[in-house]
Amino acid sequence: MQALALPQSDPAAPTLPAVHARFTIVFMALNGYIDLRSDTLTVPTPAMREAMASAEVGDDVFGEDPTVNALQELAAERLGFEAALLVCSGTMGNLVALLTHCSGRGEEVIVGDQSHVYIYEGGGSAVVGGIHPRSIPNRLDGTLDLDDIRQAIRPKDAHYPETRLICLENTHNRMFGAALTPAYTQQVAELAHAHGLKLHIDGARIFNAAAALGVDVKALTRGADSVTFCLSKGLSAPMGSVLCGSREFIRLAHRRRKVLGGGLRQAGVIAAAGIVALEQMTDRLAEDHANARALAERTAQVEGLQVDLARVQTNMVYVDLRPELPLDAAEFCRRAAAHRVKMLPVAPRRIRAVTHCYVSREEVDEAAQVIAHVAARC
Ligand code: TLP
Repeated sequence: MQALALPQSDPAAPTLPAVHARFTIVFMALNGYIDLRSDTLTVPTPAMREAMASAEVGDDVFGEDPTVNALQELAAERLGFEAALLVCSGTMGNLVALLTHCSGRGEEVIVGDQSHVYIYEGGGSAVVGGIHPRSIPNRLDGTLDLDDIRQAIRPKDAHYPETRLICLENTHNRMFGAALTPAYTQQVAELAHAHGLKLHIDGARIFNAAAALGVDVKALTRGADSVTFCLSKGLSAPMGSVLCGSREFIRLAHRRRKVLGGGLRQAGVIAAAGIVALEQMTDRLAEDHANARALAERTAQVEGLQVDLARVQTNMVYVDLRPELPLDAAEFCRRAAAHRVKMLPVAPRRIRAVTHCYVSREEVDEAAQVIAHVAARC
């Protein structure tokens, strides 16, 4: 007892605000960049660190972590579902969802050919679940054409995999951060259900979509059978995503999460940050969107660069290098990083810049200047 009490009563021990200040300094020292590579670069806010330090915890594998339970209840309520499950990451949330909706090997999920679940998740559902992805083209606004979906649904015939699920992504990462509307989501849900299929939404950034469209997030989940959203992107939590669905779906998903090694013990320390994320960080996302627009407008004026302004709806800016610019995206990003601005090359001549709460308007202006400078000097 005494050993435990000692550090707290030691006058030299840092107080909580001092600890936060030290963390901030460490962060700045490690990463003195305007880091636009992703909103995953956000670090926990002081309020999150405080909540994490004082979180009431228990063993969540026994269902006894009160903070995890509170986060799950809050998330389910916010997204309009009966129940929710904390998972380690967006990738794990999508995988658990697919494994829960598709119960047998050789079952099929219809996905966009530019979707995260299809491109960036290591083919996890095929690796772990024997699930067959059927990809159809994503349109520029992130949607899938309803006729394409209809035609992709397999007839009942022993030659084919069995279609079980349709997967949407909102906002759509590779499609410029596009926000899918409530009306579109509803149409896909109706189409799915009319064919006995389920609808899963990879809503890693669904709160960005809600902010961009000016709707309650529930309007974007209505009709879906499950939704994953991430706490660790624009909402700034250090880790974690939440899978939402019906009580029965979440009961089954809980087993899949365990199989994947995602049953955590005192996960309340993470859930505590997640609660702060939901309570404090969703209402400010419009600021990131305004910053992205400012960056896009400035960058669109730079000779040699191209930005489709009509596509900039949320916190993502995609910049294309025109053919006359004599360097590729990786080299462009290297040169910008030498001036303190980090961006992500996502194709040989395409760069992604993502705004978030650790990038101020002044820093966006500085980033725009650096981008113009690099383009002018090549
Ligand atoms: N996206 C990351 C990278 O993986 C590309 C990023 O920097 O944008 N769904 C969507 C739509 C995502 O954008 C991401 C992460 C995930 C799922 C996966 O989330 P995590 O990284 O938590 O597994």
